[in-house]
Amino acid sequence: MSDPTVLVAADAGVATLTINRPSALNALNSTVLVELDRAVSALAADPSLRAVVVTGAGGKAFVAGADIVEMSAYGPQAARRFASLGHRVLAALEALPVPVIAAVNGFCLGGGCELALSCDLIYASDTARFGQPEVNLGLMPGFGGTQRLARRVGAARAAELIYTARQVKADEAVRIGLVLDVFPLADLLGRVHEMAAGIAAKGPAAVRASKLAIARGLDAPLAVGNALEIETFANLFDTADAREGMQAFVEKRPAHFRNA
Ligand code: DAK
Repeated sequence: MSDPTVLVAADAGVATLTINRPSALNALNSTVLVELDRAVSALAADPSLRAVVVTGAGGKAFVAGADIVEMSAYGPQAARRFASLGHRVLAALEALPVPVIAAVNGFCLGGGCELALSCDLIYASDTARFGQPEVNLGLMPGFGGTQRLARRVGAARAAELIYTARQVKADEAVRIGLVLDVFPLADLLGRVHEMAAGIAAKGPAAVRASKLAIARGLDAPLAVGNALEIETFANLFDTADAREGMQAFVEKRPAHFRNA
């Protein structure tokens, strides 16, 4: 049997998804997308989930794009199916109810950049390279790049990156707001897992509600987003964890959240 193309590991509520095709720089073919879909569906149904880390196997790439060899055989119908599959999987990853963190450990191009953009937070190694190089192939981004990159870094910067296909190093990626922080490659996963463990120790319902309010609010007028915040804020007062969190503050002790 061939190796799984998506590895799933879990530790204390933090799941790590590793795209595992290092011989092709973790390029996303249909097999990877189907396996990723399955992994994300399983995570979505896990009430003990607190955070997710996404990374790439091998020392060289996060994901170097959609699989060009597979796409080279496509006509328009197969391309539409492939793009729809990619969009569905990345939307499911984005919609996970907990924070999803990309640990970008090398090339992060095309579909790889689109995968990272489906994550709430992006951290990178000092070796990372970002880009949407599809126009080099006579293509355009097909897994949401024209939409999510523009929302993350602004329409003009996204347009420049997509039109020119130029690669962006990690320090520039921070400057344009694509990446939050850069770490030496050897430290990246450790630092990201520390961050995920920190999030996992907070009130689970509060973190989930925060993610929901940010995500829904971004797609809505400000007044609608603010109304949603009032509702989600108020609902938290029904949880034992909010009682515990506030009581622990008053009693000057650490809070012990039970996801209740
Ligand atoms: N697809 C397939 N194989 C890939 C690949 C990719 N995207 N990227 C790398 N590989 C493979 C290489 O072919 C090579 O395989 P072997 O020759 O060893 O069998 C192996 O990975 C190692 O790569 P290199 O030998 O090229 O490594 P280098 O260090 O020399 O170069 C590189 C690294 C990342 C600069 C280079 O590999 C490269 O330029 N890769 C392609 C990057 C790229 O153009 N990415 C964007 C792909 S297009 C759509 C749906 C989706 C999309 C568009 C439309 N619709 C359905 C409408 C999305 C498109 C993309 O993502």
